[in-house]
Amino acid sequence: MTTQKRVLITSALPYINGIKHLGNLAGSMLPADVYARFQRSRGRETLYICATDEHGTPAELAAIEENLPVAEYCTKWWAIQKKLGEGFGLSFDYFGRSSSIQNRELTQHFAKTLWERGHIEERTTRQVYSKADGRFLPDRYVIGTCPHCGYDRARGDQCENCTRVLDPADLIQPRSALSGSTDIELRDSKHLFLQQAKFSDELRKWIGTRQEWSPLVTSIALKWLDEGLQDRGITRDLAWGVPVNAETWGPNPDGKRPDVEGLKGKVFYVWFDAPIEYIGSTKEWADSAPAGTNSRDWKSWWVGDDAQKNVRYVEFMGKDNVPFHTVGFPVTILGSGEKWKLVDQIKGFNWLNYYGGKFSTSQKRGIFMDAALEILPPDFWRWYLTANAPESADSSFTWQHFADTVNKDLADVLGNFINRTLKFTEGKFGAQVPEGGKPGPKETKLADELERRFGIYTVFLEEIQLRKAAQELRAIWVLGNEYLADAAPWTTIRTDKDAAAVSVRVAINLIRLFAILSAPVIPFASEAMAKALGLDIKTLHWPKGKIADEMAVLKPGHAFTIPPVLFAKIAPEQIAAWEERFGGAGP
Ligand code: B3M
Ligand code: ZN
Repeated sequence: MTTQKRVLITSALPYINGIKHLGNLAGSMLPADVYARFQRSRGRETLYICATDEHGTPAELAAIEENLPVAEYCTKWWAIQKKLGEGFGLSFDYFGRSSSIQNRELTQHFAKTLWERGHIEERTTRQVYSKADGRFLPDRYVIGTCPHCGYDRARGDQCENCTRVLDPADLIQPRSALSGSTDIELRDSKHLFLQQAKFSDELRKWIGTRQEWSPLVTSIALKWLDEGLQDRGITRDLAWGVPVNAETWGPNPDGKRPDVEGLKGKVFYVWFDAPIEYIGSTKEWADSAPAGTNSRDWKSWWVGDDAQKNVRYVEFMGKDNVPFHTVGFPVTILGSGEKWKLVDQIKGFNWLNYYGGKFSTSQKRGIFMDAALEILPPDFWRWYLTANAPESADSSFTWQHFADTVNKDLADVLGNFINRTLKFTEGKFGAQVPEGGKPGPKETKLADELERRFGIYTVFLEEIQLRKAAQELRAIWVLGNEYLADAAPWTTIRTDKDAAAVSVRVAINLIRLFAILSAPVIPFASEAMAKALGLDIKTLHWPKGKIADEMAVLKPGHAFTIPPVLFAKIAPEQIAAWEERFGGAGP
């Protein structure tokens, strides 16, 4: 893991349909961002790619609801999601769109290649057709009872309750999501199927080599294989999506040509083109390079021997997305026979719950990214959601727990340390690092403890163990407070000004160090901390040498300013008001 590979990071692509809730953020985009910031700080060449997932029934249904043409709907919501991402400090190198021309071309390329290599099969299938709506009802256009767990609001593509992937025709008591009509029949329609089943052994072997995957990810992946891989329908009777380009395909290895007529007007299934958009968005990034620069070589990240050898590819996602990334997308890549990069590490997440229930976009339950930013600074959320990341189990949000966490960790521990260090120094020595005295045993002890915790913290971040990393970071902040309490410069100043000078000199240097170490998680506060010390956080990097040296970077005479309050405490009245506004205790 100490390799110097380039790091490619993708977060599951948020669906275009509306603002994402904190559960979405906590289980994909935010942890990916923490990891990307950490890797950049370590000096590794890093590319963090995301995009909106714009095809499929969720987009069409949401556009209908807003009374907008679907393309317009997507443009509008892409811009909103991009802006909210910036508000949370998500440092995407590129935030693309799965409806881009780049993704269309790549998706069509993969489909053609898979067909010509004999991994796509044509089948006449029975599709759900609604007479009331006068159309086929793929995926989420049908709602009904899950045949596996009995959940009565399962969607045609996947059961939200048991996460099983479904076919609309599997649903018991199906009804149209458009009209609610139950006047539904099955009709014949030509479709393409990706022959996943024959890749079972190859996938199992590959998954066997992925030692670093968590039990959560591996068990979901293996469950699919153990249950027997199904070939997946990769086309839909929809107008919005990547058009099936069968007219450009050559014969498959049996000499068979696709039924161009029968496939006319169909599009690829959203789960076929969405993962390809990881590559598509990288190409969008390259294509959008300012004129005259050619430093954005998208292929070097994704395909060929160099990418295979020198790129470490890490994906972040919620557990419901895991099967598509351990089976679906890998089959697309393996089946192409081309040297595309397979994922190295998959970081999967459980659910973040809201008062024991689920956050839900459709039921507008919980806290959404826009409202979160409206009431509090992004770092409050970033800290809480990292420290309570739903890693080994689901975790549950409550306003009280949230307020207790940020009040204690951010305001009492970190904020307080910064504040009293700088205020005391300013009062007694003026607004600069004071001179005088020599570090002694207290400082050596602090350096040793910091060195040890810094090492552990770095390993946790490298392993993407976010809760543990956050705990360690907090412990590092606590060391600062303990040191101050022990050195007690407010007492020593009366008898030994040099001793007090040493203490605050070290403490001010700790603020610099804390800014660097905290930046992956709370980048805004880190920037403000650095700024107070007259430093630019962008020029500060993860320590490479001894921590003791980091404790003496800012020399006597180095000026500082007192930053504005970094973390205002959340008051009980605010908790009560938010519980009221967002729906607290009750379901
Ligand atoms: N849009 C599902 C989701 O937001 C889906 C992820 C696609 S990743 C290629 O949960
Ligand atoms: Zn179910």
